[in-house]
Amino acid sequence: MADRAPKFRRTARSAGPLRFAIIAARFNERITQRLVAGALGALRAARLGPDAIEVHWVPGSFELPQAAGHLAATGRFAGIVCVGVVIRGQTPHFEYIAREAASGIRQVALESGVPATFGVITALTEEQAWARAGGEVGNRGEEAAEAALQMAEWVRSIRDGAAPAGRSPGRQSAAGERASRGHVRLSRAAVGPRRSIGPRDK
Ligand code: DLZ
Repeated sequence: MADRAPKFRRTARSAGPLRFAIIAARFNERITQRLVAGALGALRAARLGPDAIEVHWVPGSFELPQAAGHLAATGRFAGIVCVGVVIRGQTPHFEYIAREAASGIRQVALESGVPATFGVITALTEEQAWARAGGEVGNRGEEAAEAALQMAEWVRSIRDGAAPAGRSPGRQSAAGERASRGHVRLSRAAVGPRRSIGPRDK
């Protein structure tokens, strides 16, 4: 079986006051619901309460980047998880939508500085899509939420100056490790009501 992204390592302070958004595309909604459930499961496992998670629905995967851009601009979120299901049809729509969703979400993440992760299934058949929505090939929503948690934690650590620049997310320095354990005072960026990640922080 192919490698999976590593699980988010929970610590006493991990993900405490961070807020996350899940954006879900209604197209192929029954499958997308499973991705939302997977993403919610990962965020709750990181001890995020109901007040720390918002779920937003958009018509289709094409709209995910636009919604992500709006949510990122609010500065209220430490991470944004985008989920959707694109299944190949009879038209070139499949490729346009999948490509635009992927590049648009990446663009939002790069321009806003808010981690926005890609939990969009691109499948040739509905069966393949179900397999990636909690079936035998995993749950892309859960994986995207795990990635958002890791990136948010990493962004927080570098904003604290706790991890040297160039460290890759998921591989913590000794300083980053200490920050996660609470030995280094965490900045308020993205963690509390007074200030959060967003374009205003640039
Ligand atoms: C139109 C369309 C088609 C054909 N297929 C999908 C799909 O497989 N998955 C998906 O999430 N959305 C699809 N859409 C809708 C588009 O994403 C978008 O909502 C519309 O083109 C309106 O902009």
